[in-house]
Amino acid sequence: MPSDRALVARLREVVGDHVVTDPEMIAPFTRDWTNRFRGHTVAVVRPGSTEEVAGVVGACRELGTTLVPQGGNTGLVGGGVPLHGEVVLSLGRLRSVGPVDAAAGQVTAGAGVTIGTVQQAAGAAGWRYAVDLASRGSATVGGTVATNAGGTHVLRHGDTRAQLLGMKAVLGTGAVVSHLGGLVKDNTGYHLPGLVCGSEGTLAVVTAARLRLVPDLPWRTVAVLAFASVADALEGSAVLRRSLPALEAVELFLAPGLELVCTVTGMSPPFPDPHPAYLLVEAADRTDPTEALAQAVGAIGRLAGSVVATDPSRRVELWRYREAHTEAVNTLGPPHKLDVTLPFGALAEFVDRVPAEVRAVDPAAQTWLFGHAGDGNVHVNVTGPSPTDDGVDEAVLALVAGYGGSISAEHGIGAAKRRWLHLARSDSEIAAFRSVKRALDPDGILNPNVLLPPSGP
Ligand code: 2HG
Ligand code: ZN
Repeated sequence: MPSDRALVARLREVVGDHVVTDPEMIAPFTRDWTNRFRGHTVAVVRPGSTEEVAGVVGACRELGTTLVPQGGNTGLVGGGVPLHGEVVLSLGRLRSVGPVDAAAGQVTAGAGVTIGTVQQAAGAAGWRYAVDLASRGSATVGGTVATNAGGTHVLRHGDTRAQLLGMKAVLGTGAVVSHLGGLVKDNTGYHLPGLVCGSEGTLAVVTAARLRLVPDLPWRTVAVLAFASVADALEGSAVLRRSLPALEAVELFLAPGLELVCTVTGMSPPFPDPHPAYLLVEAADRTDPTEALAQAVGAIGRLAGSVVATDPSRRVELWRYREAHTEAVNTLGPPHKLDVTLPFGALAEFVDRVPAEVRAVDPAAQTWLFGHAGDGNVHVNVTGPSPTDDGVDEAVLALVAGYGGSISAEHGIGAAKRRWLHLARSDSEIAAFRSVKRALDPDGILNPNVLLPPSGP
């Protein structure tokens, strides 16, 4: 291992002054947004081009130093922070957004560009970037590609991988791979963007992405629907998915989460009395979808109430009941975040069972449930247990596996769930993952402490 001083000197040879070593300035890069995952590092290196990223990876390879790539640091599974003293490779300076190709509906964006900026660029050209999430102001292109981020519009447009037409990236060998031509049909061998997308910085450092855009539908209507049970809400969600082609999002939240959101944000609740479960629904179309939405909602058997918004500011308010869950839960201390998918038929039973299963492990723990009903994806947040006590994590993930669900829907495995990867993947799949990792990152320098379980003593 090189001395810290030799390492920093070598990194400065590549990026000049863009190596941060001041402990106060380094601190925000070493802990995640929830404060559950905290690490340490000697340096945050901030390259300004793909060539410099390749130079940094090459230098680290030469020195036997490991790296954690970091985008907007909005990850929730400890996948982007230096838990084992890795150097932080921050992609924040790669902020260029190419011109929108208005004919093709595509744009190339640097890894450090925020999702909000991509959305603005697309909107200015009459298009829309389909990936949307509450952290749009800080989550970046590189981070969302590395984690294959989902968000609120997966139901209609798919996840980040579905938007990814090409990528530029630096492999663990230091080699640059670049395929940004944006050809929609291109069956010329292995699809490296698809492989790297979701690999959580373990195979390559993404430096730019070619993104597919979707038509910007000008008419939007949002509704919050109230239900007497989670089962009724999910039945309502199935009716909407079947009968409303303009459906863009169907999100779930529950009475305790809404109460917490209202307390933290000062918002008034959408209904005078609380209801056990709620759906937030968005419809978007070329013409006003309000009538079609009303008809689809009318076909829902057991509905306890509804509020509708068409004007932009009220729509944002209704969205906030759902999107503010993450920040509201965070006010209670570092949460345990278990982002899971269940088969649709098991989702209601799972949601109803989870709080009791959590209390059986830790009677003082509180469970907060919300998520993307249209995708079968629920975010189980648990507050109370200490950040290092993962008894609750174990119980919830085992329950998910028992129902045939996935232990990560859209946040990734990170450091938080690597020891439970076997609940979702077979031995032969994990062996194949290791072979791919060895091929693209032979010295194991890229984010070596996430995703794959430790392989031995
Ligand atoms: C969301 O859907 C995000 O709002 C964050 O995926 C989920 O805070 C969470 O658990
Ligand atoms: Zn989510």
